[in-house]
Amino acid sequence: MQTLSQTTPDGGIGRVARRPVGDSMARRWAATWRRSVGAAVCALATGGSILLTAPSLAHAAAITVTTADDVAADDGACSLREAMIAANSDTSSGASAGECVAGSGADTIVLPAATTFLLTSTLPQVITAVAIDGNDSTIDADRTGRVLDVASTGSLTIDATTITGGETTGHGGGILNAGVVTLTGSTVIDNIAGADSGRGGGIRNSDGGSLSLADSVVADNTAWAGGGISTQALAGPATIERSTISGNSATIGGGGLLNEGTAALVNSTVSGNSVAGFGWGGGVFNSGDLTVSFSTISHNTGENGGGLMVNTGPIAGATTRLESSIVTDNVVITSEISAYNDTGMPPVFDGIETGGFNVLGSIEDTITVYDDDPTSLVDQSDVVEPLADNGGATETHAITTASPACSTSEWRRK
Ligand SMILES: [Ca+2]
Repeated sequence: MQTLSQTTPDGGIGRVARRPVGDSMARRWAATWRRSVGAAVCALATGGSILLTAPSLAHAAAITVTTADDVAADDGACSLREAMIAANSDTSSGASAGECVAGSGADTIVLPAATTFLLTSTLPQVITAVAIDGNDSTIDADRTGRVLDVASTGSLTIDATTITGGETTGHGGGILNAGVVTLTGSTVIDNIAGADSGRGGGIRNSDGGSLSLADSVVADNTAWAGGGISTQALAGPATIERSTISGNSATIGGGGLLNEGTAALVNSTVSGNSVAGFGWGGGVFNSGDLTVSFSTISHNTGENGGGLMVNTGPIAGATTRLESSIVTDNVVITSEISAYNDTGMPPVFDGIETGGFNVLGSIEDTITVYDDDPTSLVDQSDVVEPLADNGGATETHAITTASPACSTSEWRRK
C-alpha cells in the first residue's frame, strides 16, 4: 500500500497517486505540490521505507574481481583493470587459475564488497557494453587522471559504486562520456576537471553521449564550468532522477549543473553548489533545453542566478521549463533566477516555461513569464530546511512548516 509515509522528500512522493482534494486553486496547488516535491515533511517525520526500483544488471558474462591491487599480471588474481580489458576484448587476463574470465558480449564486472580500488592511472577506456556491480566499493583514481572514460561505442552501467579522486586538465574529472553512462545508487564525489576550461568536474556528457542518473549523488566536484555535471550541446539527453547534486563548485558558471544540451531534473535536489566571484548559475546554468520537475534548487551560491541562470543566447530554441519545483533560499547578490545573453545582447525572455505549482525566490525583473502562471509563487524564502538525510536514497531538503507549501493561506505573486 502506498502512503505518504512511505515516500521521501524530493524522492518518491511524485509516485504517490493522490488526487487533489477540494476545488480552490490554493488547495489544488498545495495538493499537487505535496505529492510532487516533498511537502509531506511538513506533517510527518522521516524514516519511512523507500520505494525504489531495483536496478537490473542482466548481462552475458560476470567477471569477478578478486584483488584491490591495480596490477595487470598473470598472477592468479583478477584486478579491476584486468577485468575492464577482459570485458572490452573478450579475452581472459592470463593463463593462471584465478585470472579474469573472458568477457562475452555485455559483461558485468563484480567488485568485492566495500573495497577501495586505488588506481595508478585512468582505467582502460570502455569501448563495449560493460556494467560494474560495485557492492558499495570505491574506485579512487588517486589524482592520477580521470577515473572512467567511455567511448562512443561504449556503454557503462554503474551500480552501488563510489567514483572519486579523479583529476584531469580537460573535461570530466570523474567520468568522461561519449557513449552511454547509467548510474544507479552510486556516488561521484571529489573529482576535478581543468581549472582553465574544463567542464564537468564529476561527469562530462560529451557530444553523442547520453547520461542517466538514478538514486545517485554527485558531490564536492570542481571544474571551470559545470562543477558537478556538464552536458555538451550535441550530447544526448541527461536524465537525473531521485538524485542529489550538492557541494560542487565552478569558476565561471553552473556550480552544480551546466546544461548545454538536453537535460531533465526529476525528483532531484541541487543544493549547496557554488560559482566563484562573478560567476553565473550557482546551482544550474542552462544554455540548452532543461526541464526541472518535482525538484529543489536551493542553498546554492552565485552572484547572478544563484539558483538558476538561463542563457538566452546564442543557441536558438533553448528552453527552460519549471514544474512543481522549488527554487528558493539560494545565496545571491542579484537574483536567484536570472537571465543572461552571452552574445552581448540583452536577455530576451520568453524562455522559461512553466508547468505550474512552483515555489520560487527572487527573479530578475526581465523575467515575467510567471505573470501568466497563477499557480506558482515567487519572492519566497525560508521554504526549505538545510540539506539532510530525510530518509530518501539521497539527502534532500525538508520543507519548513512556515513554507507556503504547508499553508494554503500564503499566496503572493510577482
Ligand atoms: Ca592478474
